[in-house]
Amino acid sequence: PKTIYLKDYKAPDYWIDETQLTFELFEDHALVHSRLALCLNTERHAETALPPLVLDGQQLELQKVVLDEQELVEGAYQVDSDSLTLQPSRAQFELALTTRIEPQNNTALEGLYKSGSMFCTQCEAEGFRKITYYLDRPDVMSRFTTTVIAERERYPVLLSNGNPIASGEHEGGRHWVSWEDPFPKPAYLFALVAGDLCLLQDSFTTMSGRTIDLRIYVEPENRTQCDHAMDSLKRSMRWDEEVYGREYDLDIFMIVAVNDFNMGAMENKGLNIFNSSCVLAHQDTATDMAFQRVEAVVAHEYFHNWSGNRVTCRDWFQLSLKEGFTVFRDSEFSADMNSRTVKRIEDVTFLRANQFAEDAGPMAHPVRPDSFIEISNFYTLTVYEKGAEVVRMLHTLLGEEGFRKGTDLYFERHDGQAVTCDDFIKALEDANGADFIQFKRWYSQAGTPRLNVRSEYDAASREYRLHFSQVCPPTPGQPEKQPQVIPVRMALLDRDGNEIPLQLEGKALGNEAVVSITEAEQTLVFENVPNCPLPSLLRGFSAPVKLSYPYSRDDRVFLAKHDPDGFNRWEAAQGLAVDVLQGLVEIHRAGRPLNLDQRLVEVMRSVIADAELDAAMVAEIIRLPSEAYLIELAEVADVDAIHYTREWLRRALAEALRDEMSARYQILAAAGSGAFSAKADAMAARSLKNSLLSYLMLTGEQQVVGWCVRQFVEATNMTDRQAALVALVNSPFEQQREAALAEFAERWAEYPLVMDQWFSIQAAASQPGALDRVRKLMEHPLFTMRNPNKVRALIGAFANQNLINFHALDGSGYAFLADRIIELDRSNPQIASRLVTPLSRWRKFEPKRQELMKTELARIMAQSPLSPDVYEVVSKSLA
Ligand code: B3K
Ligand code: ZN
Repeated sequence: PKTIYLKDYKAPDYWIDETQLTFELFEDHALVHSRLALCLNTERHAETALPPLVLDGQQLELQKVVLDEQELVEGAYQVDSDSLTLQPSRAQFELALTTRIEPQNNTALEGLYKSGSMFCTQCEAEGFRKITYYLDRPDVMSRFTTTVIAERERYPVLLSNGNPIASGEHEGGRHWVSWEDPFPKPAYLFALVAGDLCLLQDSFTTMSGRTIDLRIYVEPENRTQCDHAMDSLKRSMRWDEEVYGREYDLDIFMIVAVNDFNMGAMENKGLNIFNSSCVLAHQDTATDMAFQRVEAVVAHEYFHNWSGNRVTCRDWFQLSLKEGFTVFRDSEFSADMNSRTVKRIEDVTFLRANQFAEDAGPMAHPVRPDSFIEISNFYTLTVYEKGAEVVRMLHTLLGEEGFRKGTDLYFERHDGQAVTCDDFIKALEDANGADFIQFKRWYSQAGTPRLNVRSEYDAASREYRLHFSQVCPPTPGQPEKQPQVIPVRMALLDRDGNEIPLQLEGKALGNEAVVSITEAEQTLVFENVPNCPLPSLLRGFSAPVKLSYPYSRDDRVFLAKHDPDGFNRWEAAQGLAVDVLQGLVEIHRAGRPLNLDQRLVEVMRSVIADAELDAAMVAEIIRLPSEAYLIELAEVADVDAIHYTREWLRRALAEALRDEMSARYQILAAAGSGAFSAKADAMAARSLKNSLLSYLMLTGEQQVVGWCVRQFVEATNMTDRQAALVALVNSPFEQQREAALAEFAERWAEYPLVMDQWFSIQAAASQPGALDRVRKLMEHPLFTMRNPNKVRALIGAFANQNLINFHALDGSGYAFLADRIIELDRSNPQIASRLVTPLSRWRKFEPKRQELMKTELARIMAQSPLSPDVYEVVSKSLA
């Protein structure tokens, strides 16, 4: 497989102005007829020296080539496994092609494929080349007209991008519909759907008064689970108008839910295709978490209409241009719809446990990568989540208004273009007279910077100094790093927890300020500070760095109680828990008995008793840092010690706070037994109640088991039912556990998404013997390796969430995962490649586990054939 470099980017030799497609869909194949109006890129070539036209294409059977109405004979063009090459004789010409493909046998779920009985597409990043020969690159933007022809009976609904313009009947029970998309777009945004679908319809009036027809298409049994997605869509449309001034542009906006989908959803112009897990939500079948995910993904894909579609990427190295920006947009939307602080806590928790690990591993890459073998491998936490943090920092530095001026200019200047991350930065700079030259290192340097801070107080001069130093560890291909711009939102607190007005080098900054750290070493001198303060640093996680300041446990307790900033109160409590756990791991490793730090108990006690505090915040504060995060923080992670001490601490906290926890649980359980509500406060109450239940179950008291079983049986919604099931499955009460699992499976057998939860809860349960259970579940009639959601639910949950069993010292977890990767690579390389991640992190563990993991990586590497997807991740992991 060959490596592609950003530095080799060249504009295309030809453009495609018009693309007319006709699809004839049959039960064992499809015919794709395309008619392309091409013209020379005169900025690159003179009309007197026409270069050959090289179209991308894979796994296609080419049936016909017609150049300017002349059919070409074999020999007049060349075909190999990746391309079709021919020599044009004019600068402007028309090319008509017919290809034959077999969507029914497309198990990679890229290009045109079948999900159940329906046809659908997934073209990003390079899937269109599996449909027909084309210039399959995002800087080639074309106007598409698409006609779909299929049997009416099986496929009454025929969809593509844009607006429907004509339809009709053919002989033999076939019918056709034509769609026209007036906006030029790259091929990766093309979509087609054909199926027997039912429709939820609504409308939206835009800010300029246009009425948009909104449609959600699902399989008939899911018709009642679309209201939340529709509501989220309308709120997204309004939000994008209000916050970014962006109005929707077509007359119709469609969402289609499909069961077999490699990722969450896809922003195809006017025809978003979704994994059904990101559309369907009803309280009987979906948890609150699922509701929030649907809201976020619907918003994300909708927002792409501007950040991605109207303004798209010049090449795939620029992926974060649309993804980082759009993730930032959807997270701000969710923050506005729900609790801002809680949303930030969730995002930061996710980033630190997962993206930081990526940044520290063999696949570490910059937000704008310099090279790749397979672009599908670069839809990463770095490009998405870290990319969003980079945009968030720009927002922090420019402020709300300045940022909006910048995005206005960006959309205006680049509407209809395929551009780069530099173009985005340039628009923000130009609109604000700002200079982001140094800031751009966030796009080119990989790795998570460490920001170390020390302080010094001089009572005589009333000066308080903060010494900052930053260093970014080496990553593959980048041994040395330059200092980056690190915006630090901060305040100084006095002994009562009040903010001290900040005076920095003679300037009054107010009670809270954003200071930019730009040097490797930098000192800030605050003046007129009456007493030695406690700093509240990096509020709201204003930069994606690893901050370290020598807080004592008492300092953290103080901040957890008194910091006026909600995020940093949580951060202080979390920091305390991390410190306690790291201490316990050391004690455990030394073979000494564990002891409970009462300060942590007190922090938790005070929030559990605090009826004023948002219940969702309480739930976040009492949640201990995850095993994954503790592994990430460790130099060499001792999985057994981390698992053992974390479980020990959970139980010790449950015992110490038994009375407070059960009192609050009972109040919440009683209050929540009425009618279901999906409002934020009701969700928050459920979240806290269920987190308390999971603690209380650790006391092993019969009474609590009774509560848990009752909650499982009487729950009025899936959130409560599932939480009770999780608690039972992770408990030693075998009889109740097995009864609940059996009852659940029987009741929800017809609901694939609910059964995904059932698989995943069992795969993640940490008792011994988990791997055997997973193996047995693979035999379950509802399990299939062909459905990505099922693979994620069972195999993914085992490898990513059941760390103690996955890392079993006999290597059985590693061998099992490697077998699944090898098996999946034959049918779906993208999904196979994703599963390599846990093995790629071998450097984190002690020598014995390292050896076992490397052995499995080597075994995968020795397979032939191996997809470029898996090859890239495995070879880089072993390098
Ligand atoms: N843009 C798609 C991701 C496509 C992944 C292709 N392997 C979803 C999204 O980010 O909105
Ligand atoms: Zn996206």
